[in-house]
Amino acid sequence: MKFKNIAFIFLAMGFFSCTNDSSDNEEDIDIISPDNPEDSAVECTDVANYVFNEKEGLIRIEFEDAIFDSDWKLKNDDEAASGKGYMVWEGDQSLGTPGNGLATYALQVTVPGTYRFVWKSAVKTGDSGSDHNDTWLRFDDASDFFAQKGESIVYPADSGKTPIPEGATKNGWFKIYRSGSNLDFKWQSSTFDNNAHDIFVTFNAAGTYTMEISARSSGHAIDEFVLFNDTFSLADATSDMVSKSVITCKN
Ligand SMILES: [Ca+2]
Repeated sequence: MKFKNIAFIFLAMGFFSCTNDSSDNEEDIDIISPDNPEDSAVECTDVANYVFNEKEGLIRIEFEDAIFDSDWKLKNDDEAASGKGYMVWEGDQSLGTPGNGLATYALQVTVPGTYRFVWKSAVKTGDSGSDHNDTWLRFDDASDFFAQKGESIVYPADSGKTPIPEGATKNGWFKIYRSGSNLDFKWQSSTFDNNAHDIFVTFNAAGTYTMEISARSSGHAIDEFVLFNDTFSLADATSDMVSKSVITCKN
């Protein structure tokens, strides 16, 4: 990574020196600082056109780096949240109907395969860890989207595949919840009521895929998420030392 960045900087400096010698363009180059792993290289200025680039089997993204319905609020009042803060749904609950308060993320995948999905979320309404603790998730154009616990594999309702989990699921969406009595931000994502299954998505080929989230419970706060293949552990993928994915622009 470090050597590639250095090579990129020299290439970019050479490019700018040839095309524009009247100003200092070095400031245009975003560099991932090893001293601040929260820095990501953002090479796109329009959030609506963001593409998040998988690298070596890992994607890590701040939830707030997307276009949101006005009932999703960006808040920065919790030191446990990274980036610019976290998103929390303050509109009506949408417990049975996914698709409200839709936000999307374009994912550029170069390493095909199966990735586990985990987000860092918190409960910001009430004092129960089992309420206000979920949001809808869908990967509609992926090769497969499923949840697994041991030998048990389930699929979202209306995907054409069975079985489906107990609890809310509809139109290819899973209800993704966090559990436990603690309300603070933590890395955990499950579906299937009272029988927590982990979440996976498979991309059979390199390409750009769309991840969607939509509002379910009010007061559920989402900070960031990771997708990682089996070369990573959950601890590795969610380490504070992992840089956010490089952001480029849609063509
Ligand atoms: Ca965040």
